[in-house]
Amino acid sequence: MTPADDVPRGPIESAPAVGKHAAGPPDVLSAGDLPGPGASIVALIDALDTLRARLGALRLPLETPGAAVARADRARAVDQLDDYLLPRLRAERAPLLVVVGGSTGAGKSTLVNSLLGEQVSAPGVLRPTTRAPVLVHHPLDARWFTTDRVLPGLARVTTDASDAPRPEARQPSGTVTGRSLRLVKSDALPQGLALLDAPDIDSVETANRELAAELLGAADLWLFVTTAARYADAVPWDLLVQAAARRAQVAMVLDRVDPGAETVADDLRRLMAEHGLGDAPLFVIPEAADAGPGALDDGYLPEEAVGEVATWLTGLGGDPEARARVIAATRDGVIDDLVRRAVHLADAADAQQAADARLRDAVHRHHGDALAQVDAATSDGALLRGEVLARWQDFVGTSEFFRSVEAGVGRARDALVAFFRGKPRQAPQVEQAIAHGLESVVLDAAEQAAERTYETWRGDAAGAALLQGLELSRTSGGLRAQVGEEIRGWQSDVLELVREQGAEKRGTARALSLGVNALGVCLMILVFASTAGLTGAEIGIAGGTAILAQKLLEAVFGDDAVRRLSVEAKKRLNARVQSVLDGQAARYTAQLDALGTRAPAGDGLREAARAVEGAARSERSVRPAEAGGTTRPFSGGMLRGVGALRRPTTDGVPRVEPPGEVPDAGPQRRSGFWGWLFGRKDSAW
Ligand SMILES: Nc1nc2c(ncn2[C@@H]2O[C@H](COP(=O)(O)OP(=O)(O)O)[C@@H](O)[C@H]2O)c(=O)[nH]1
Ligand SMILES: [Mg+2]
Repeated sequence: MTPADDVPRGPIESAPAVGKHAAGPPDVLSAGDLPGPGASIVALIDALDTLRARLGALRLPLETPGAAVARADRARAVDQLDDYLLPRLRAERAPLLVVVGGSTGAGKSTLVNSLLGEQVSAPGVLRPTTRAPVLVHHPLDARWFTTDRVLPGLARVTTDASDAPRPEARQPSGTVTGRSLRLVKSDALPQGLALLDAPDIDSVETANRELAAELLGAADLWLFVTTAARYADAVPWDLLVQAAARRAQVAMVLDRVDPGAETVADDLRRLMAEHGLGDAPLFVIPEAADAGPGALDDGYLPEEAVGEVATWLTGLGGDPEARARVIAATRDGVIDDLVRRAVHLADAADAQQAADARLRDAVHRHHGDALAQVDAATSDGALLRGEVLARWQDFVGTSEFFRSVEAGVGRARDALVAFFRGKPRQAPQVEQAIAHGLESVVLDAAEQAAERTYETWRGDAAGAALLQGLELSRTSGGLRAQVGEEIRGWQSDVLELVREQGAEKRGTARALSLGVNALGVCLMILVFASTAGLTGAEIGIAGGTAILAQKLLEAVFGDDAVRRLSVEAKKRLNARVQSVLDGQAARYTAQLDALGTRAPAGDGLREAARAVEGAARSERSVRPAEAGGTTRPFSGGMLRGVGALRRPTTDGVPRVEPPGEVPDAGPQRRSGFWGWLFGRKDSAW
């Protein structure tokens, strides 16, 4: 909290301020009889703080459809909160900020200077002329703007109006230096109203354009300046339509109107109505000649030219209720807009989460398929062909030994001993052939998983963006070595299982001392032919290979042990293959993990938006009834040209009648806006 935020809590503030304006200290002067920050405002601020935090935490890194728009939307929502809404709610009594915006050379700076009767902002034909935007405030309102309460992203530069650069003193060219806001005090302004001369909305400098949009976003009221030449441009209307959508209060100035071109006002009025700004007031300012009567005088427009705007703004500054109404209207519109935006962003967050889940699902599906593929190839006998089969046949031969095995366990044992003694070096060759076959099965499956995952991701906008610059169309370079290691590890597991089993059963020790490798090979062969439920006949598909292995193992360990051993060996193989494939899958999921889009963000955001909506509804319902029609004496200055209104003309352009009473004098159009603004009961606005 900045010191200014605490302002409304002073002891003087607790008394109704009506009628005390003239005598009170600054904060009372600007306080008027606005409601203090009651519980409903505090609740609204709390809800907005939560929304702000959730928007801040929102991640939209995946290229889902509409993600780019959502990112911009999120940035805009955060700006709305930081630059405008939260500062406005935390300091309700801060002056009404009028941001003067519009196209290049429309005459914004000239208008601001002419209204103040001081050269606060450098006008000029060379662009960009308005370097640091200038915020002019009444001297007693300084504290509202010197802190980072509003527009925290802009450094403050403080000057008096008299220090302001004169047109001739400014540099002929230049760029915006950093992001700063020049604060200028001026007695000419009514207290409670500040004017900000923003950069050109169509500046050739991107930073200028962005700053202009940001400043308009921080405005309680837009004073939008356009000209006969520019009023139909697209850029202003883009901004104005956005303003209308969030019900930002807008007043239009059609500036630099040449004599005879006044009908342009009708066309502009028509465009305003078409773009949702039918109720916005429109001021027409004639082009001042370069010389002669009605010319620019030291850069100032004639008083009559700015009279309507001056009268209107001065009236607004002097009427706390009217001011509060403008502030509340813009604020309510921004809140509603924010809620809408947050709900859309919640949908965008859901889309991110869905894309995250979709991409992960592809990874898991394809790598799961790979595991199933390895599982099938290692249990249906497919491995027991080619090299493995050849080495196995070399190993077992058609020896005497197998006839002994058929003949019975007792004799088989003797035969085994003889067999193992005779073939000690052939078991490792079978083992090697198995390793080789297994390796290609696993590598093949992993490669297919990589290809399929890559293809699926590539066909998904969110996935395709993630693949950029990464080598993910194939398995990782070190995979072959890793698979080789896992297979060797598994073969050691199998030998260990055989060794353990032998240790449990006396009598086989001798056979084992000679034949761990041979029995291990038999177990491996058996694994590749014996998923649960495979019968001897089915095993026969593998050319009788496995029957032999099975008989041999059963002769040594017995049926039950063999069944258990083969299940265990298979389980360990699967676990190792799984870990290899998990490692491959993680190369993809790591891309997603890094983005943090897995966490569901949509619901939290939606909930926060609903909470804001509810809090705003309560806050509006307890707002004090409008006093209606009361005008108050205003403090501070009067803008230059107040009361100097032009007379009705005969050229068909509607003009204001000569001045009535100050706050009631309005521009050409007797719209409901005026009644609404100044609290007339019969207003239909
Ligand atoms: N003759 C004449 N020049 C004007 C008028 N209004 C603005 N200018 C000049 O037009 C140029 C651009 O005006 P400026 O106020 O800087 O426009 P901004 O870019 O909207 O701030 C400056 O040189 C002004 O002196 C006018 O009514 N008559
Ligand atoms: Mg300017």
